[in-house]
Amino acid sequence: MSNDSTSPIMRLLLSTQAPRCTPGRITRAAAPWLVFALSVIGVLISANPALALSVTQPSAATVIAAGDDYATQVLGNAWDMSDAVDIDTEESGLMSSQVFSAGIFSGATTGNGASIYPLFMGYSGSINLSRGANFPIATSHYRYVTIKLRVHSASQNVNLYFLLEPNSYSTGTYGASHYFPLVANQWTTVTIDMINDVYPAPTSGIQWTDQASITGLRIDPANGTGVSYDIDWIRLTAPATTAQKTSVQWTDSGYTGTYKIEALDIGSAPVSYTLAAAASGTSYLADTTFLAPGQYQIKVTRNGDSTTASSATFRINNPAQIALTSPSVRGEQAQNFASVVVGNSWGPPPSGGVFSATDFLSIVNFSNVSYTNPAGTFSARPTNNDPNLRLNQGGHTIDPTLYRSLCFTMQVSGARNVGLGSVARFFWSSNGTNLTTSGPIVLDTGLSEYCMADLATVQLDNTAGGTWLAGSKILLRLDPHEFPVSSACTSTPTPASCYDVQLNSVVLSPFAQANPGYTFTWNLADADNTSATLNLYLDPDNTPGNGNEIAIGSVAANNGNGQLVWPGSSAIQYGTYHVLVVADDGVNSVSQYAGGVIVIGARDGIFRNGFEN
Ligand SMILES: [Ca+2]
Ligand SMILES: [Ca+2]
Ligand SMILES: [Ca+2]
Ligand SMILES: [Ca+2]
Repeated sequence: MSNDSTSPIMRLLLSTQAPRCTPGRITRAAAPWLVFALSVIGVLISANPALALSVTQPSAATVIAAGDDYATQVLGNAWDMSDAVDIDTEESGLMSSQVFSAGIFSGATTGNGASIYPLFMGYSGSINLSRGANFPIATSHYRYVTIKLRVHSASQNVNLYFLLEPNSYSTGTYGASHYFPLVANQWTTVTIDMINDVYPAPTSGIQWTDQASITGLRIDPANGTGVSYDIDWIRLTAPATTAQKTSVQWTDSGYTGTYKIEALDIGSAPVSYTLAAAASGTSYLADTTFLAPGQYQIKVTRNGDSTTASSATFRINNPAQIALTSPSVRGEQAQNFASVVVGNSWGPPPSGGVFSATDFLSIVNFSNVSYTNPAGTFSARPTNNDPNLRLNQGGHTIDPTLYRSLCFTMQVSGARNVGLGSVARFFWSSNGTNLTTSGPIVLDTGLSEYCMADLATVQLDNTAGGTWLAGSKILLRLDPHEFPVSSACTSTPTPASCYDVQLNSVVLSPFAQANPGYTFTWNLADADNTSATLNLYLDPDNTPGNGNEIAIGSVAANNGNGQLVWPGSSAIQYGTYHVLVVADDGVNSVSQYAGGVIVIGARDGIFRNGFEN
């Protein structure tokens, strides 16, 4: 098409880039003369424009840092649909056939308005253990929701909602995005800008940055009924800095128009993502931060004549996924009240005990009590809507300043119904007469563990028996649920129709303590690196990087479970700290806090630095 392609410069480029075009069976030793021969052939057939366009960057050696993604960085678990926690399926609306398989979440709509929650905001008026409540999204930082999905019906759209808090539907404190059209049976990657792609009022009661943080994110993957769909991943990313962008470079000749730049996801669900519709010149600084980690190529296409070329396959890095397992939301379970003070744990963990009749001071409004169904658990059938269990404290009172973290593992049979009775509560008393009532704890389906990191801060529905820290507790009671006895249970009693209860354990524990040392434990997972550098810090607050973190250790850790045996340090002021771990795989850095705090020094805080000796 042009004489330019026969210029000396172009011949040089062709000769230096020819290896990318050579078939794989050509050996390295044979390559030099073949490269030369191919370059000559390239010159001879220069009328073919396809040989003139070549993408030189990214190269096969390129590893691009993943963009700053909320789920990766804040939740510590990317919405890659590789684990069940990625979608809170129990909260989905009008949805059937929900399943996670091989990194894909699938479902089918059963009505218009069918929805899923990557981040659920919890229930109004409850002790809110939802991830949304625990990990609110900072709206000034995160902005773009990108979804890779496929629907199996024609004429569908995807849209999303963001919610300020649990009662946002009734108070109108939510926002709605525009609808994005989908093509049937094709993977598509849709990016929704939470600032520019959200409806104004009155459709949206709030805009994205009206509130400092939001706690719910809902996606409606299709708007028809009976539509099946698949989701590969969801991301919520911050705007890219210049340094976070990816340099795309190509060579061309005989063409002066613009180019389309695409990222080709070449994994098991291939799809292209447009990075630029009309780039000019021979380079472009592309924003790949929207894209999930994995294998990609960059495709460059002349808008003028559709000539196209693709880069070598390169990688967007998988950031490390790090979770501290000690300390944790559970507190120091090895030191739990029942085991240490009563001498008889309330259920199996962590000391190998079992539930038996001696673990309860009273069992009220239950029939069919058993400790063998399965063995070592408490199981029973409620006889009204107020079944309750008073734990046997062995005549001892509970020191509430020491015992702060409470977990229980329980299952209620039958269909979950939050409005009708799928809530548990705790009661306590300092005098044995007046009871304090906790807020409701919303129950999940199946055997689940529920943990409150600090009883001193949980929501209470009344405080007649005192707040947690107000005096020793002579009574602790668990009410497993509040379902009334159904007519089905009366006529045809089954575990499901009668909402039978199975309780595996109740564990009341102190905070973790370093006196003077502590063994920190974690689980590390990185899909494309075998190890990462971990730095551990004590932090008086839970804001990473604000300058008050105290470094206590740095280790090279392999994937899997690991630990740091910390001897303690006399330089650290006694007190209660959050524990921060920063995992760096050499490309991305991820910061995560432990789910529970650690006490440094004596728990009573009597001995302060400078006074203890
Ligand atoms: Ca995940
Ligand atoms: Ca996936
Ligand atoms: Ca990695
Ligand atoms: Ca801090």
